[in-house]
Amino acid sequence: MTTLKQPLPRFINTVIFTLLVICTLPTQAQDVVQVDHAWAGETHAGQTVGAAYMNFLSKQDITLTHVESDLAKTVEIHSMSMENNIMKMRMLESLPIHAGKTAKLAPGGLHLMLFDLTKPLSQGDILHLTLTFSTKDRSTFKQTLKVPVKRISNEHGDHSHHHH
Ligand SMILES: [Cu+2]
Repeated sequence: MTTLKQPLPRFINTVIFTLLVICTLPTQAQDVVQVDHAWAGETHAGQTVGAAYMNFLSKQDITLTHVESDLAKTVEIHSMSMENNIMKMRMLESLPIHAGKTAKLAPGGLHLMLFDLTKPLSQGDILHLTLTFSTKDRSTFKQTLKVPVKRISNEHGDHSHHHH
């Protein structure tokens, strides 16, 4: 550390002030959370629900609190688990994402459930999702994703077999 014997020149003050402003700007999503392997499952004609999956990796503890889509009226965060040999889906109010730990949304587990699709999802379509996250200090930020629609391999996650 160097000790300053004279008062800081004016321009230094300006620089410091500017840095402080930059540091207190709203959190930028891309700096905090990385989203990859995002995809949504193809739906059959007449099917009004779909599901989307992705991986989250965050630098800090955050919570996914809200999701919106251009092709679905509502989007819910769901968990899926086996209970007495029956697959059960549960709506989560929010999804905690822990720092440095990949949170995986995948067929058969956590997923984003798309309700009242405005059109069937076909392979090659792009679905837009806007995710809202909150941080520990209760600030929020949004991230918009372009999610490609892919054909579901039939083993897992065909939501046409699930009932709500
Ligand atoms: Cu679901």
